[in-house]
Amino acid sequence: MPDFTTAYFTMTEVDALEYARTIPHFFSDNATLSCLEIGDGNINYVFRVVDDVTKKSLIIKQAGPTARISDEFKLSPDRNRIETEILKLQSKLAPDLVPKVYYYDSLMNCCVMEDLSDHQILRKALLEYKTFPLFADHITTFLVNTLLLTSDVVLGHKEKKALTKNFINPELCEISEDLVYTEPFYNCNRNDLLPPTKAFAEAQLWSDDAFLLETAKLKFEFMTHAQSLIHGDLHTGSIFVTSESTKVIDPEFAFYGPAGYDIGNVIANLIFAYLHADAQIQDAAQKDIYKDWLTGTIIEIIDLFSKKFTATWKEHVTERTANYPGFAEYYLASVLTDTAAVTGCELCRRIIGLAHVADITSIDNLDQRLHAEKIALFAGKHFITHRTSIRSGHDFIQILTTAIARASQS
Ligand code: SR1
Ligand code: MG
Repeated sequence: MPDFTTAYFTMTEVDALEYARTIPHFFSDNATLSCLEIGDGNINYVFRVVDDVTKKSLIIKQAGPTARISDEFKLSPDRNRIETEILKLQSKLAPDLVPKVYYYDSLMNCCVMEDLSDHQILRKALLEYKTFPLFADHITTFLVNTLLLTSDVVLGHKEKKALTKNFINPELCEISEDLVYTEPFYNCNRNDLLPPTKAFAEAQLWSDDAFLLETAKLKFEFMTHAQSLIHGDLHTGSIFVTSESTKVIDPEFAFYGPAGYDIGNVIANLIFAYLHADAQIQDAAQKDIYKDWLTGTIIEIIDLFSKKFTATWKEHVTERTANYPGFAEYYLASVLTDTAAVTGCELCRRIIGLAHVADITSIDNLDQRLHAEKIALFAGKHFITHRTSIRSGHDFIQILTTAIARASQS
């Protein structure tokens, strides 16, 4: 049995299997276990351990000293503590919408949690053209509860500042500052883009000083606006689904930042699913039905978020000045502005930057992929530059529709 109590080391599948036996009150002493490393994200190692007889199972997520995608990213394993603590907090704010945490080990930097193998990662499900009629309702409850209930309008300000301190996350924030807000907007050597898309980015984005100024404002908004305890990486690869259930996972990028960051990530990644369906589905009727479901879901998420936000505000606000007439509307409008801006940044960075999405990279036909990338960049720029006038779900779809028309003409 390896020594898990003296010094940290990155585990193999064999180590993780033995480690699972040390989790108190989970597997029986003589259980026959098997273990597989199933992580497909950019950063950590994820082991699934199963009792071969009872089928009882758990997940061990271990943080290594560097990101899995590249040793260039040296990352504090403190992200594993942050993930554990925010999952516990989110399970109180948004019950049933996050996995249960069983155990945390600050020496081995492991979080042991509920196995969600009966669910599917939303990005993969969308690439198989599955629909989830309850998703908009579930994700808006998660967004409103985790974002509004951790903000200064609800929490005591000292309690909120203590949380801000506890969730300081400089290294993971630096990844987003670089990969989302900086590198996509110049000819950075870490970018990874196809030559025609590079030419398009040069002509449409990198040479437009007025646009670049807006991206700089947004970067500083991300770095300085400690509004809500955000998930920080809420793309469709961070969400598990079934037809009845939604579970938000992987909150290791969490910190106090702009609430719109999480909502914008959800919307942009649904747009990527739309672009994938548009390029890949052959049957015209099936394509239309699936795209309609995606646009309907985007509209429902924005409009239901606003509705639930307003209701939750009325029920939970404690800050005296937040009750002044007009303040709730002002606050919600600023969250929607940030949502639009982040939708734009995410659309740009997943096309231009280091970290891509399978929705786009798996488009078989190169011309169709380039067309989808153009749509994402046209829409991304529009979301950023027109962010203050984007308020409804319909507004979001209007921008996508305009970008599709522009890409077809160019
Ligand atoms: C180095 S990490 C690259 C990306 O993967 C994560 O999921 C975040 O989205 C990050 O930007
Ligand atoms: Mg992740």
